[in-house]
Amino acid sequence: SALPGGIIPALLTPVDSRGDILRDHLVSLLEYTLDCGVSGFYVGGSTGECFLMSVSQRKEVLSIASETVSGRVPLIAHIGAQNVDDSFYLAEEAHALGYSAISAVTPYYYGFSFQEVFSYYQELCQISQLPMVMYFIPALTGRTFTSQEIARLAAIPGLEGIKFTDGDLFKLERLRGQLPDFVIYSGYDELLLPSLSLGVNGAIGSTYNVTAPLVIALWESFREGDLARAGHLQRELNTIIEMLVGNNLYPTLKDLLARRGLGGGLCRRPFLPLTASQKEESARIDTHITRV
Ligand code: NAY
Repeated sequence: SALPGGIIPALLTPVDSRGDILRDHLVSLLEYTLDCGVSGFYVGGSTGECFLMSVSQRKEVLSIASETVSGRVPLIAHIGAQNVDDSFYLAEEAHALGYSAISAVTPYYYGFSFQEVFSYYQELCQISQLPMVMYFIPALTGRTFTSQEIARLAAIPGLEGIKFTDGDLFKLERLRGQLPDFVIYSGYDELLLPSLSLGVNGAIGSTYNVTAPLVIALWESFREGDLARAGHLQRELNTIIEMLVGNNLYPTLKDLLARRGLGGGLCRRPFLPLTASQKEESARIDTHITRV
């Protein structure tokens, strides 16, 4: 498959207080994480706040990322939207901008039938020349699928991978066993090491925007068979993730970027800026990351 493996940040989208994209801050984040050695970027996903943005803003983010990265690593464009015409439009844009793959969240909110979800992916895969990564995040979509249903979706020509953001590692193992050529990305950063042991091809995560060197070290330790070191790094990362998730995740990740001189910006409403005490906690998280 042409899909990238390895550690792939789910790219944050820095915006100003009006919600407009801060191009320079986005470029700084891309350059910083590239220097850390990431294997690709997942652009415009949940972490990118896609569901809070207009289609033209989403296109702007896709375009800034592709211009900046300029072929140094593969890019995956998240193009999922409530309005299928928006998905089709963004899929075409992603292709025109040189993306390696597209990804779409499973249709949500209306409780669609399996057949409706199947048709959605089938149509998207038919119109797009790029491989599709289905984005499975049942905790946020409210819609889960069995491993048998996912296997039926995986048989759609062009649907080559899944971003598996679920804690059900039994399901992950069953999928891996059934579909040896299917590309599986770990989607919960806190479960990276157990997911690696079950044979995922890569990992896409929000916290990798600020912990790339540590998570790449975890990945390499696992590859070298140094499970003691990999386990140590996962525990250190999970302490950081626990603090991040307890402090309003995305605004805190951006605050951490600001502390490193990378800008970072704010999140779009209804996300609120960090309070004074959340900023203090963010400073503690920053110190913690530096000490690992
Ligand atoms: C996305 O599209 O940006 C992702 O889903 C990346 C996966 C993240 N999920 C969410 C909802 O943010 O990295 C995870 C997650 O933030 C992390 O594991 C902390 O729980």
